[in-house]
Parts: sequence; structure tokens; C-alpha cells
Amino acid sequence: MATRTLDALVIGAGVAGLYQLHMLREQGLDVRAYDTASGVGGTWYWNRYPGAKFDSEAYIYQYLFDEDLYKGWSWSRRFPGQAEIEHWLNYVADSLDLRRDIQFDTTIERAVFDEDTNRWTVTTDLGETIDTQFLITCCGMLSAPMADLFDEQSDFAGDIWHTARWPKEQVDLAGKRVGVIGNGATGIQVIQTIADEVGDLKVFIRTPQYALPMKNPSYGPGEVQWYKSRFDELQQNLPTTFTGFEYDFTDAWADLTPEQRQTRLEDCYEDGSLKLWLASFAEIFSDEQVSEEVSEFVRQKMRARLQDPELCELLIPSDYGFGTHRVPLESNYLEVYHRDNVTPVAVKNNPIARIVREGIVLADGTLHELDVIIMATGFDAGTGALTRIDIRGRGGRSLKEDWFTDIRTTMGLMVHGYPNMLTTAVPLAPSAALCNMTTCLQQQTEWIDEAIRHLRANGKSVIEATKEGQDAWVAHHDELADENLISKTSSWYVGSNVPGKPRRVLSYVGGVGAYREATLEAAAAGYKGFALS
Ligand code: NA7
Repeated sequence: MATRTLDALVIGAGVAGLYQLHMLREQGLDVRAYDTASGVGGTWYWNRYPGAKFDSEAYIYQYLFDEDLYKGWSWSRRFPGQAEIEHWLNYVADSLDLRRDIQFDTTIERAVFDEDTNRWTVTTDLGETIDTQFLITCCGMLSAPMADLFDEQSDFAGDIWHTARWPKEQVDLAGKRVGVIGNGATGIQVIQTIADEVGDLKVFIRTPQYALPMKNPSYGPGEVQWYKSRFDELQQNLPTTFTGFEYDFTDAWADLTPEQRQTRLEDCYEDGSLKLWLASFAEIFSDEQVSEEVSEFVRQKMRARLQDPELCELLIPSDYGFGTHRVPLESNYLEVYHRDNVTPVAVKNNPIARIVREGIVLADGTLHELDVIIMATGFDAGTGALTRIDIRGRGGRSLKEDWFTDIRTTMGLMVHGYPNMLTTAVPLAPSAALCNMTTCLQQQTEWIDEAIRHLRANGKSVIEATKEGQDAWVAHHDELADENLISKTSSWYVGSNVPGKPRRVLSYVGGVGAYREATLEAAAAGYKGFALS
């Protein structure tokens, strides 16, 4: 017997879940969101590690569906930190009166589709059973931490934290011997923030990263008024650019002289944002030579700051192109390695073998004694949040088994075989890899809202991705992905950080604007690629 019956159940109360809940409630559905966390925020609830902050400008990360909601919040700076972002999402939840329909501290463990009733039976870790027509997953692209990587890591005598499970209470690192595993966007933020405070910092580096210096001015009333005055322009433009940022690629590499290219690269670099990556030259993703020239531009900038040849060797990438991994923004990150209390430890050829009571042991037997280990080791991106739930579609098929065989979706909005399960932040849609996440999530949640409206207006109750529609989208996605240099590298972008995960470029690389058009065209054509009944 179900504890509760709903029209729609939303998993997650982060950026996507909050907006989805709001929209579905506005169209009159009995809808409720569930979240493992004790508060709203999703990514911005969990990632409370030292130095966590935006790499998107705050004013473009906001929702753009409601001018009052947008203008009612003022940011303190261009790239604010986690606490302020979490505060903003609480402001959103309160402004839209969402809390009364969110159940916190509750994990969805299982969801089973009943082919006789066309409804989902969802169970929680509290033993509740919910019967719902629509199951909508707003679980985040980067929310399933790669936390238990080493055998017997629980034997470690000190504290061991994954960055996305950082405790709410203050962690005292002062004077301690701290090891950080990982130097992706997260690791870089942690390392540059704690270097000053800790006694001794060892950074275990396997793959170097291209990182760009962040310019992060604080905002006074003038700046706040400036960006708020651009609301209409942002609302109109962000969904149409290649990456959902306010800037876009403009000139083709081949159309500029070498001097003009250099000027463009310098201008983008000086912006102190992700502009060099997302608005310099689109050819960095498709043309090996352009990729190499822009990569060399960044390497030179890094060399000039590092100077020491050994540090350059360890910290500057040479075997993959700039932008084919997520580009982190940093603040004096490279200079951290000039400090006496910071030691980079190369683990590419001498990998971490295990974690023991005293610290980290490398393959050659070297023991690094530590008091605290910080795992900035990333996520099972795109799929992990859902494969960690036991989701059963038609005929009892398991999403976990399906996605361990082959990761397929229709536009990241549905998966064939899972009727009335609508998804956000899953593979084959634009995502954090190449998109300002709120732009992508607004598109996806709005499409889902409209699809459900359409069903109800037409007296239908079930929507399902067809096999043919899904095959066509996967083929289109793969064609673009195979041409993109991202497909030639290894990182969470292609799932290579998760043992056994089928390799596929996870994010749609055709651009946010093109994706939006494709999803709107499918809807306008009577939900082409979907079966409605
Ligand atoms: P990332 O970008 O996946 O980075 C994870 C880091 O952890 C990366 O440097 C990995 O090295 C390293 N790692 C993982 N496992 C190991 C082991 N066993 N040994 C050594 N090093 C290891 O995750 P982030 O959290 O930084 O960023 C994820 C996204 O969040 C980011 O792209 C933004 O969109 C926000 P590797 O590169 O695999 O050699």
C-alpha cells in the first residue's frame, strides 16, 4: 500500500529540482521533491569544501524565468563562494514557497514502472512507498562522488573527506599534514585555499591541468545595477549561445591574421573568466593545429608563472589539447607550489597503491604520512546518480544494467524503456562539460514541464522515448562527438574515470542553441521521437 500518491515525484532539490517543482506545481500537479540532503541546493549543498565557488559568472547562473526573482537577489562578487550560492538557492526556495513540497533527509532507493497501471512505485530509505505518474530526475550531473577508490581506506587513522561530502562543521586543518588527491577544478580550488593554513600539504598529481587565472572583483551597487539592467538581454541570448554563457565564438581562426589571433587570445585570457575556452576559437575542439597553438599559448602563460622546469614538467599538460578537459579557473594556484610547505607528488608513473593507517602508500612503497586526506577525485558523471538508484523500466529492465552496457538517452530527456521517467543532467544533453549549468537545466526542465502540459491537454497520460527516436539522437550525438577532440582524451567527459563505464562523450557537443532548437522542433512536430498514449 502506497504511503502517498502523487502526479509527479521530483528527485533532487538543487537548481533543476527547485524549478521543476515550481513549474509542475504551477500547472496544478500534485508534486513533491525528495532529497537526501537536509536542505536545498544540490551541488551547492554538498560541495562545501574550502574554496568552493562558481566558475560561471554568478549573474548568468541565475534563473531567468522571473524578472523579480532575478532582480531580488544581489551578488557580492563576480564568482561568489559556496555559502553565498547556497544562500541564493534558499532565497529561491523561500521566494517561490517551495519548502512545503520538499521532503529532505530522504533518499530514493528504488523506482519500479508498473506496465499495467503505467505508474511508478518509488521507495525511500525511510520505508515509504510513493505511487506516482511521473518520475522526474533532477539529480545533477556531478553528484555521485568517486569516494571509495582505495581498498581499506577506512583504516586511515585521520580524517578522510571527499570534497562533495565535506562536513557542515568547520574542519580544522591548521598545522596539519594534509594530502590532496586530485587536481581537477575541485582540487585546484581546495589546494589554493588551504595552502596557507595547513602545516604541510602534499598534492598527489596524476594528470596536469590547463588552468586560467580568475579575476573575481567584488560588486558594489554599480556593478549589481549593471548586470540587473541586462536581464532582458541575458534572457534572450544565453539560451542561444554555444555554451549558455553570455559570450560566444565569433571569428573563425582561418579568417584572422596571426596578430589578430594573438590579440583575441590575449583579450580572452585577460578577461579572467572561461572566455578563452568558450569564446576564443571553436576550432580548438576540431582542428588539431589550432588546438596545439592555443594550448601552447596557455602553456607559455603557465611557464612564465611557474619558472621551475620540474614544476613545469609536472603541472603543464603536454599530451592533450586545451579545453578537451574541463578548464578550471584559479587564483594563485600555480604559485602555491613555490611555498615551502607544499610538495607536489607525481603519481602518474608511481601511482597511489593504497591508503593505510598512517597515510598514502605509492606503488614503489613510499609512505606519505598524513593527518587528513582530501579526495578531490571527482564523480561518476551523468549516470552515477541514477545507477545508484534501483530503477526498473518495462519488463523489469534495470537502468543500471542498461547504462553499464551502453549509455543511451533521447536528448538527455528520456530513456527508451522507461515511460514517464523524465530526466535532467544526464548524458547526451549539454551539461557542465560545456555549458553554464543553469542555462541547460532551465531548458530541460521547461521542456519537461511543457511535455506534461501537452499530455494533459490532449487527454494522454504516458510519454515514452521510442527506440527509433533514441537511435537517431544517439547517432547524431556520436557523429558530432567523434569529430570533437574531447572524444580523444580521458576524463569524466568520456566516463573514463569510472572503471567499467562504457566510453561515450557524455555531454552533447552540438551547442546549447542547437540543442534547444532540436528539442523544441521535436515538441512542435508532435513530440517526434516520443510515443504519447
Ligand atoms: P575531476 O575533474 O574528475 O578530477 C578528479 C581528479 O582526481 C583528477 O585530477 C584525477 O586525476 C584525480 N584522481 C582520481 N582518481 C585518482 C587516483 N586513483 N589517483 C590519483 N589521482 C586520481 O573532478 P573535479 O571534482 O575536480 O571536477 C568535476 C567537475 O565539477 C568539474 O569538471 C566542474 O564541472 C565541477 P586524472 O585526471 O584522472 O589523472
